[in-house]
Amino acid sequence: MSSVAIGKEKGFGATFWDYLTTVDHKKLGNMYFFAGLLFFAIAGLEALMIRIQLMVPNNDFVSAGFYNELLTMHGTTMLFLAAMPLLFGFMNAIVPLQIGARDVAFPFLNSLGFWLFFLGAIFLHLSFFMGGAPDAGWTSYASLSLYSPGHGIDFYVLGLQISGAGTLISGINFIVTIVTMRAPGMTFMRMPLFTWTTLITSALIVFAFPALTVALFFMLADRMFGSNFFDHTMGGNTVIWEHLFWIFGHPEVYILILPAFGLFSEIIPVFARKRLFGYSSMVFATILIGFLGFMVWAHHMFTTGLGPTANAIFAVSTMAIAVPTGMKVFNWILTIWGGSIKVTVPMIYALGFIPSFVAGGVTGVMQAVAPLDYQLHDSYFIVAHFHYVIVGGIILAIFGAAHFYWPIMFNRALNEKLGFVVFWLFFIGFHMTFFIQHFLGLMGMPRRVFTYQADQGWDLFNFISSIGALLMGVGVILLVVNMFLSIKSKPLNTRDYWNDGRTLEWAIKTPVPFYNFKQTPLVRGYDPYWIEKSEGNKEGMTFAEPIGEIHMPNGSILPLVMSIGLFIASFGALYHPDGVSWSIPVIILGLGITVASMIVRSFKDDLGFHVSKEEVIATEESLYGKGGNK
Ligand code: HEM
Ligand SMILES: [Cu+2]
Repeated sequence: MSSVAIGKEKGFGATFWDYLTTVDHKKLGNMYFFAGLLFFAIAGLEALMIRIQLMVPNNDFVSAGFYNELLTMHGTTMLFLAAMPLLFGFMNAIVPLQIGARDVAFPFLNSLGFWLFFLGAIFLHLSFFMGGAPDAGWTSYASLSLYSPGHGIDFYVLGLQISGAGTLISGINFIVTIVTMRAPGMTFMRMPLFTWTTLITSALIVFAFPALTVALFFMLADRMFGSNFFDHTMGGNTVIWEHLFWIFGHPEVYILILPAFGLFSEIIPVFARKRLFGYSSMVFATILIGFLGFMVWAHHMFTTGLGPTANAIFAVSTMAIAVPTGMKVFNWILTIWGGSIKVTVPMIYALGFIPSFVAGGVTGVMQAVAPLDYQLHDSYFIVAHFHYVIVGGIILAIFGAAHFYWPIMFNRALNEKLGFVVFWLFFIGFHMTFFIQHFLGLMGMPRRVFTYQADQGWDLFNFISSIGALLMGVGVILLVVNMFLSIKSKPLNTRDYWNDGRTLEWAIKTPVPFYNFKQTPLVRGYDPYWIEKSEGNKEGMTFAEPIGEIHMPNGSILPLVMSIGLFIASFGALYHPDGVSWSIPVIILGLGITVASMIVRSFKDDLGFHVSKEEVIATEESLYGKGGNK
C-alpha cells in the first residue's frame, strides 16, 4: 500500500507532490475549489475596475481598449474559470460520498480534466502580458472578434478549447460515476438532489460543449488559416457564430444554476429539519429544465432579424422554463414552511437566494417577450438580469455551500459570526450594485460602454452601483480571510457537523479516509443517514459488506504532463500565422509530449493498489483513535 494512505489524510496535510499527482476526488475537489476561487478573485477585481471606471461620467481610470479587455475577461473568467470550477469542487468533493462510492468512475481522467481546465485558464490569462487580452465580449461575436487585431482572440479560442476539453471529460466522468457507482439500494429515486442536478448538468455539458468546440475551431480556422465561415465579405455568415455560441451559451447558464439549485436542496432540509418537499417533482423539474434549456438559445438573438415566427417560438419556449423553475421555488418554500428553522450561515444564504433569484427569473420572463426585448436588448437591464440570476443564484449557493461543506472538505469549520458579516456585506452590496442597473437600462444606458456623458440621469445610479460593488469586494475579502483562519482552527474530527445531516456524506466521520467508506453502505431509503439516525444506529450506516480488502487507484503525474503538452503546442499554433520559424517545432514538441504520455499511460500496467483489512482498521484507528469511525 502506498505511503499516501495512513495518517496523511488530514485535510490540508498532503504534500505539493501529492496534489500534482493525485487522482483522489476529494483532493481534486479542493483543488477545483481553490483554483475557482483564485479566478473568482481575478474576475472580481476586473468587475471592480469596471465599476470604478463607470462610477462617474467621462472617467479615464482605464482606456476604452483596456475596458473592453476587462469586460471580456471578467465575463469569460467568471463563467468558465470561476463559477464552473467552484461548482466542480463541490461535485467532486461530495457526490461520490452522497452515492456511497469510493471515488469517481475514471480517477485518472478526473485529474486530466482538472489540469486541462487549469492550464487552459493560465493560457488565457497570459494574454494580458503577451500583447493584450481578448476584447470582443465574452460572447466574442464574429462581426467583432474576427477582425480584432493582435492575438487576444486567439488566446480566447485556444484557452477555452483546452479548458473546455477538461469540462467535457468531467461531464462524462460524472455521468458514468452516478449511473454505475451507486451503493446497493441507492436507486435513482433515492439519490440526493445535488447528485441529480450533477447528473443532469453533466448531460448538458456533453450536449452543449461540442457546439462551442466546433464554433471555436471555425473561428480559429477563419483567423489563422483564412477560411470564411463567419466572414460575410467572403460569403460566410456572422450569425452562424451567434447560433453556435448560444446553442452552447444558454445551456451553459443551466450547467451553472442546476448544481446551485442542488446545493440549496441539500442545505434547506437540514436547517428546516424537514424532508425536502416534493422530491419527485424536484427531480422531474430538474430534468425538464435541462431539456427545455436546449430550446431557447435564440432569445439572445431576437434583434438579429430571425423573423416573427422564430421569435415567437423562442419566446414561448423561454417562458415555459419558468414553470419547472417555479416548481422548485415553491418546493423550497414549502420545505421551510412548518419546519423548525435553524438560521445558520448556509441557511441565511438560502433565505437570501430565494427572493433574489426569483427577481432575476421574473426579469428573464419579461425579456422573453420579444417586442419588449427590442427595447431592453444590450442595455443595463440585461446586465442587471443576468447578474441577479448568476450572483443571486450561483454565487450565493457557492458561498453558502462553502460554509455547509467546509467540515467535510477540510475537517474544519468556517467562523459563523464572520460568516454572517460576509453575508450581509455581500447581499446588501449585490442588491445595491445590480437592482439600480435595471433602471439604468430602462433609461437607455447601453452595456459595454466604457464611459458616458454627464447629466443623462445615469450619474447617481452608476455611483450607487459602484459603491455596492465595493461592498461586495469587502465581503469577498472577509470570506477569504475566514477560509484562511480555518486552516489554523482546531480539526473537527466529527460526524454530522450540523447535527441534522440526512444524506450519506454526513454519515462519515471527518477527516474522510482516502477510501471514503471502510465498508460499502446499504441504502435503505431516501435520506439514508436520517433513516439510520432515527433508528438509533450509532454507526450511521448499515453496511452492504463485511470489512475487507479495498482496491484504490494510484496517483500519476501523467495527466499534468499531457496537459502541459497541449499548453506548449498552443503557443506554436498561436504564433504560426505570424510566420515565426519556431512555431512548427513548438507544436510538434507539445503534441509529442502529450502523445508520448498517452502511450506511457496505455502501456503502463497500473492496476492501482490494495488496502488490506488490517490496513483499513489501522487507518481508521490512526484517524479516529481506538474503536475507529463509531
Ligand atoms: C461579484 C460582483 C460582480 C460585479 C460587480 C460585476 C459587474 C459587471 C458589470 C458592471 C458588467 C457590465 C460591463 C459592461 O457591459 O460594460 C458585467 C458584465 C458581465 N458579468 Fe459581471 N459582475 C460581477 C459578478 C459576476 C459573476 C459572478 C458572473 C458570472 C459567474 C458575471 C458575469 C458577467 C458576464 C458574462 C458579463 C458580460 C460581459 C460581456 O458583456 O461580455 N459577473 N459584470
Ligand atoms: Cu439565454
